[in-house]
Amino acid sequence: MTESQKARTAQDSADVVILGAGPAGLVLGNLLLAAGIDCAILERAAREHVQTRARAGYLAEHTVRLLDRHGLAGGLRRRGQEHGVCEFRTESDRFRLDYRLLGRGEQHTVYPQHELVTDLLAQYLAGGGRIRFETGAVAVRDADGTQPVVDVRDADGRPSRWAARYVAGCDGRHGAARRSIPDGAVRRHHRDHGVTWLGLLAEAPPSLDAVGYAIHPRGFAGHMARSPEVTRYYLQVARGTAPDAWSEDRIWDELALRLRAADHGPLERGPISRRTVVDLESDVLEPLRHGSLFLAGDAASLISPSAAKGANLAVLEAELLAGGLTAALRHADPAPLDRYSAQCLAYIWRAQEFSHWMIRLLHADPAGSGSDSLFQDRLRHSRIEMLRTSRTQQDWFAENYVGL
Ligand code: RFL
Repeated sequence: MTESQKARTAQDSADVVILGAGPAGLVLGNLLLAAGIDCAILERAAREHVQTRARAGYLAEHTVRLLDRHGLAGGLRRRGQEHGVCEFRTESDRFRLDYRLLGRGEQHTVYPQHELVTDLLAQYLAGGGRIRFETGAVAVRDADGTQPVVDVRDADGRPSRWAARYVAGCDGRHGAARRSIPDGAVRRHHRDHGVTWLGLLAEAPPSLDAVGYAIHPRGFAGHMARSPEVTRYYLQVARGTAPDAWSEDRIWDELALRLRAADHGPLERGPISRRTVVDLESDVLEPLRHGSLFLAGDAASLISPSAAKGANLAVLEAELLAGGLTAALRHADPAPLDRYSAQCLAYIWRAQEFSHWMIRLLHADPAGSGSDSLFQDRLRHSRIEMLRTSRTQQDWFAENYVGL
């Protein structure tokens, strides 16, 4: 950038600049606003895109309670659907776990993430919150000091910058916050689980009154209700499969085969409206802080969707970060902010462990071959049998499936 361009670069400021208007950024924005903290959200995408991006659906009870506590749960209380049963379908049989009656007796609320995002955004704007859409962060600079700066570009490529006291990186796995942390300043743990899912949204009512997990020699298939009209399905596919590689007929036939529709009842078919290919990967950054830049949500830790934890973690971390930032800015007390990373990492690793266990329950070992692969397969059968027959194992499952 030339000196004259630099001079023309506009500068805004806020005590807390939040990157990203997903669940993490919007919960954080709402809580800071309620605490009277000067903040602004910068979001790379257009408002329409943010409000229609289909992702998570299963919110745990602690997430609903948290949102309720802050007056953010109105929409999900009105339109969300309670869900407490999952069904495993295997070679030999099927069995159901009513997890409302197991573990801590908690359930999920099914509420599409884009509806939650729409509610959170409406509430943030109604409270006078500042947000800039189509404004992508390019880099966070000087985060190791007390006056970090965020370089941004709008949709037309015009540069500007935001000065802040703190920056909250809620801009997901590929966002600018992660990229701006110098090599070696934080440690990144990463695991590629070697499994790929084709995630599908079908314009069709749910086919069963439970979350369905099909464990099949041809690969995993999943069924998750979204609403009375829309159902999410997952199919394990070969790594590198393009989203549109399978015809709709092939998708429905394969789902019916793996979910054993011939034995357990037909699937409600309908047009497939969205397809996403998801490589199951996990990563965790340690610590979740670089000076005055803090990470939350997928920017802090990516978790494979096998156990439906990502959005739940994002909301929890946003609450902890809001508490820390409020204490630091309002009461000059840095202690909660200093504890933020360690507190979150305890939840993150527990969720990662359970998600990892789920992956090994639902999939044959993709890396295995020959006798090792058979060995892994036998272990997987034994795991399923334990879950089917042991009340202790079922309680453990329920506690981790809904809890953090
Ligand atoms: P998000 O939702 O990705 O939001 C990040 C926002 O940042 C913006 N952004 C930027 N903005 C400014 N400058 C930049 N440079 C930027 N770069 C990016 C993006 O446009 C976006 O608006 O992250 P957040 O807030 O951390 O929330 C995380 C959750 O979205 C994610 O963990 C969940 O969707 C994971 N997940 C699930 N989690 C659950 O708890 N329950 C579920 O049932 C569940 N199902 C799922 C899922 C994720 C899935 N995918 C996408 C793999 C199902 C699927 C298929």
